[in-house]
Amino acid sequence: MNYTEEVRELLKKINPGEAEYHQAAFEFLDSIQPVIEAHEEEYRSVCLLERLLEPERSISFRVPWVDDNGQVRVNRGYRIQFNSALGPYKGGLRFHPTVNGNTMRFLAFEQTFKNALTGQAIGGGKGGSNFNPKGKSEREIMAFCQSFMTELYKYIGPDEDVPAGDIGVGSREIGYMFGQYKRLTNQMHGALSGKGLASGGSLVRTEATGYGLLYICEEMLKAAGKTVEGKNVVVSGSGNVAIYAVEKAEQMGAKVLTVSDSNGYIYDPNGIRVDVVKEIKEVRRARIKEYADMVPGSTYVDGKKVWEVPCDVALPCAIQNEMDLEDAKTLVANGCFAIAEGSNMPITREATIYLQEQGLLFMPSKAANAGGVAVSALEMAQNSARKRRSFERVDADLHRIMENIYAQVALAAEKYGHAGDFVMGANIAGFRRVAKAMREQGWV
Ligand code: NDP
Ligand code: 2IT
Repeated sequence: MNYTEEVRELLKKINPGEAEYHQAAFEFLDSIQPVIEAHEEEYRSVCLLERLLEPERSISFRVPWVDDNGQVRVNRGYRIQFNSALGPYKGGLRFHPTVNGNTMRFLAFEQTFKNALTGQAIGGGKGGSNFNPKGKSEREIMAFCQSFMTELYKYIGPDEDVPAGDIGVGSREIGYMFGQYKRLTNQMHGALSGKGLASGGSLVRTEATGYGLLYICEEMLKAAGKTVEGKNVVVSGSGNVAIYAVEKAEQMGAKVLTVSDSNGYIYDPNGIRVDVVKEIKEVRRARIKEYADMVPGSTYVDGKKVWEVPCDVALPCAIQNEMDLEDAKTLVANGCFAIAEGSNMPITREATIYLQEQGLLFMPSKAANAGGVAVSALEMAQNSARKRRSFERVDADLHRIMENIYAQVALAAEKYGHAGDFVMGANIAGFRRVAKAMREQGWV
């Protein structure tokens, strides 16, 4: 058995049944095989991969809170501090009923290499809870966030671990958690990112993931002699990432045909009206089907996924494994030629392989959605320096970071003889940066 095969067997043994973590880790191990081959004995002798695949620390805790009926409820909270070779742990918090140790580990693992690709001094982490924010009152959300932070605050700080948002956690939840953090620690510093502007947040953080996705998508298309302008684009989801992906795609001259939520999707042949989506999701926190009542000519399709709508470019922006092989075949049959992943690991492994074999331009999530965490790191820097940067300046930095990520990913793929394979390029480029720091820091 070669070294990556040995490590794969070990991972299955010590993390049994963790399908998503296996999916993320096995793709990574497949991708970095050429680098490992060149250094096999050296890496094996210091257990580099075994250390890389074992989180530095996994915290799980009880989150008790009281609902509006006076009933005590209990959820489980998590923070996985995966790797601090490059800087303080950094990554979002997800509040969603599907959250468990396996999803947290896969997300924290992916985050480690994504953060490395940004070129900033941030390690990888992720956290969250199986709490379901849907249908909860404002008071219940605040009560939950305060209880969650009452335990989490012991493990975070601006030089230690800096959480941010993810599914079910936006600036409202970050605000409540930040308020409780300050109350418990008496510290007003950047222990969380994605804060509101009045609380020390950064301009462009709200837009960053979606805008960054389009900046790197444009780079990928440009290298193939194409542009986003004039293309038909299909977007899934209607949350933070999806909304600002739609906004930037339209600013770039594309037509976005869809948005969705977990109930169904909207098809708008005239182009999605992002102001209407913002009103439904950011202001009223309602379901996406209401769009069809508000915008003449659009239709709501219940219980289906957006991938059945013919398009040139597909941007998954909802959740992991939201596209399977059948969906991928439909997309290709309908003429789609490019995909950039806004959500983390949105496409199953077999569908990813199929799409790459079909020759699609394919930018994986750890490169494509790194704009959010990149601007989080800019927020950390602004907080430390007690400075604020203008929208234009942060947006220009984001643009430059995404161009750099594209260049690194394309170069790494080419260097190892797989030009155009951005999955391999992203894994190799991220791995090399983390591995270098880990080797410098000894057997820790
Ligand atoms: P939000 O909570 O703002 O939005 C999530 C969206 O996805 C909602 O519209 C939700 O609909 C939809 N969704 C969830 N599950 C499904 C499903 N099974 N099928 C269809 N739609 C679904 O989260 P974000 O926009 O912040 O995050 C989206 C993705 O992007 C996640 O994978 C996240 O990890 C990733 N990401 C986020 C970053 C950020 O800065 N926020 C940065 C990088 C990546 P519903 O309301 O029905 O649940
Ligand atoms: O998946 C992600 O990169 C995020 N949810 C953003 C993390 C962050 O720290 O801004």
